[in-house]
Amino acid sequence: MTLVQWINFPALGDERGGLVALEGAKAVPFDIKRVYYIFGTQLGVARGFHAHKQLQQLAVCITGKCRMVLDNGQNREEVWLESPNKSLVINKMIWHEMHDLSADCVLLVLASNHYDENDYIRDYSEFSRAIGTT
Ligand code: T46
Repeated sequence: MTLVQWINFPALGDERGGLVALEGAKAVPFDIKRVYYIFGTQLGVARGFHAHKQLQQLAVCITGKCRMVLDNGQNREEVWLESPNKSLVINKMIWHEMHDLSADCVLLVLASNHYDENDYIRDYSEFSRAIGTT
């Protein structure tokens, strides 16, 4: 099974321009407890490099683009985020990395829980052990 799962957001735009509305437990398959966005990333800088123990997330590039790497400990896949209507599912226990963020990239993330550093696994060996691949 592919690691890459998209959720398309309903496009409510009209001749005036685009509009996307996100409602928890509707277009988004969980109750949204937190929203954050990443912008102004220095060129050549990669981010992420962790997995979450429980957190579910959806990531959408509302402007610009970036390349997301997803890794379940056995397979590694990568995909470009470059549409404001299309969000990438980041499930729990998926190692993820963001690369090649364009200068105008604004990466919006919807999260199923509040920020909790204890939910992060930031060491790849620890991730492999937790997922049972080493
Ligand atoms: C993720 C990817 C897609 C907070 O205090 N609250 C928050 O809600 C977030 C997201 C971060 N922080 C603090 C934690 C660090 O001291 O902000 C600092 C930078 O976070 P981090 O280095 O984890 O950022 P990224 O871009 O590597 O990862 C972020 C999210 O943290 C992470 O959950 O899945 O984006």
